[in-house]
Amino acid sequence: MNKILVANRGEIAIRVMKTAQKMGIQTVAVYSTADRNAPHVRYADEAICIGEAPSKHSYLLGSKIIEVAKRLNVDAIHPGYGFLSENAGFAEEVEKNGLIFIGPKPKAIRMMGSKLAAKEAVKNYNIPMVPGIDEAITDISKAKSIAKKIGFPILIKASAGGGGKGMRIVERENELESQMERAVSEATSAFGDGSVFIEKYVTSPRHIEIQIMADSHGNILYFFERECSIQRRHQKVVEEAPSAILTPELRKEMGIAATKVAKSCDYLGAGTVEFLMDADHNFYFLEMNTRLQVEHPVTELITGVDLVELQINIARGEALPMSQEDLKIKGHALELRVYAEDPLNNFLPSVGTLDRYRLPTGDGVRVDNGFEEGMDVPIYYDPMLSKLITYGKSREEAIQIMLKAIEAYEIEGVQTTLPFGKFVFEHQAFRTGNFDTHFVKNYYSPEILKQKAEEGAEIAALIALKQYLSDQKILRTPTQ
Ligand code: MV4
Repeated sequence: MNKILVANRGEIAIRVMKTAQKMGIQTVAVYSTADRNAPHVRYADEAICIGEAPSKHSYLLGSKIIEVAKRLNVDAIHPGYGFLSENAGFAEEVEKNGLIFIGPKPKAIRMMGSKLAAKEAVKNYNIPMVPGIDEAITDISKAKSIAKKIGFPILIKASAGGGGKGMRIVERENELESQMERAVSEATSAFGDGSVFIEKYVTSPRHIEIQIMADSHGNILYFFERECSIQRRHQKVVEEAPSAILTPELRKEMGIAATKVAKSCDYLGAGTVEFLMDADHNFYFLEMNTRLQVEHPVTELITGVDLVELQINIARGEALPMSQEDLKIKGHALELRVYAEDPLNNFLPSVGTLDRYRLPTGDGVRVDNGFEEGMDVPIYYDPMLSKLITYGKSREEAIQIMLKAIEAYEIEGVQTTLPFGKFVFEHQAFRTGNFDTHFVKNYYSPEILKQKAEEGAEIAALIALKQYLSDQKILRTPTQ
């Protein structure tokens, strides 16, 4: 493998290219007209403009990207996350054109893209599942009898959904019919597939996911868990590894369950198996994401492996170079997604120019970044500027390094989630590890951030006053 095209932009495009360069592999960037001056374009050995700013005219143009790859003698395409990364049709086209797709086979992408097909696949593998049904349901009376059997509240989910899209909570039997109608019509218009199913609603779950890696020689390894419960509206904001609540026994049990999910779909490459964990620490298989995830760096830091390097080696047919026993957790890692969003204004995208943009540095600090000072934050794409990742010997040390790094990160021109991150990492519930997916809803309000900002300003004013008074004393001394 001599040359890789990265079919993505921003921090993840750079992240992939870094490893390719380390491995002596040439890199090709693709970009839209909005990204003409973006760092990922300069980072690559070659770069080709593939279209206009809107993703569907550029980063989602699979056939155009394949055409570029062939023209430039590329061997393999890395899709990053988002965009074409979980598009089975694209993976298929890549292969048909004699190129390597750095990811799983189209069949596995397709299977795990359908929640019902995924349930069907894992059926014979003894994986714990949330009580519910594993087939599409349309008949209201059947739905009612199932709901009564598993007990309210229940959750209606779209088979083609994922990441929370198309979900509806039903608290009482008399709401079931109307909610089901809505769910079906939403799923039909959003995914072109109106299949829905029912699960028991786990009221206060934690979201814990397992990183797995499968090679083409039948080896599947788990790289332990990431805790991703701190999210708002299904958008993760803070992630960590390991989880503050898993015991070694539970970790092993979940790891083995995750490798079975991978086996059930003949998985290849890097994947993530998502679980819900209830208050009693029962875990349930939720879905599998068939890509490298945004939050993969926390796993890299605690295991010492380069997941992109493993992806590339697996794609070129190599066997995983380690065994499960070789893998050990060392230390603790945290990630804060730094979005150009205003936490004081309902996390609305905050577009503008990065008038000042200086990254924190130092021991235990990693920033996976896609921006630089003077750049505009384009309105066309996800507004994530970077991922601030810290590593410490202990969770507490990682938190301290994170708080200092947030302080040292200088961003002017747009509002960001940095102050929100500070709020999370200082919060008692986070500190004690006693939180679930409702953390933001339960504890966060813009008023608390405003109050904190005012307190900070007050302290700064008091320090300035103290300095002023002591300066005056010094100045007065000669005249007295
Ligand atoms: C659930 C659930 C409770 N009970 N399923 C949301 C995203 C999608 N992957 C599945 N999700 C959930 N499924 C049952 N049976 C709660 C969620 C959920 C959630 C899951 C993980 C992380 C954040 C979440 C926020 C709200 C709801």
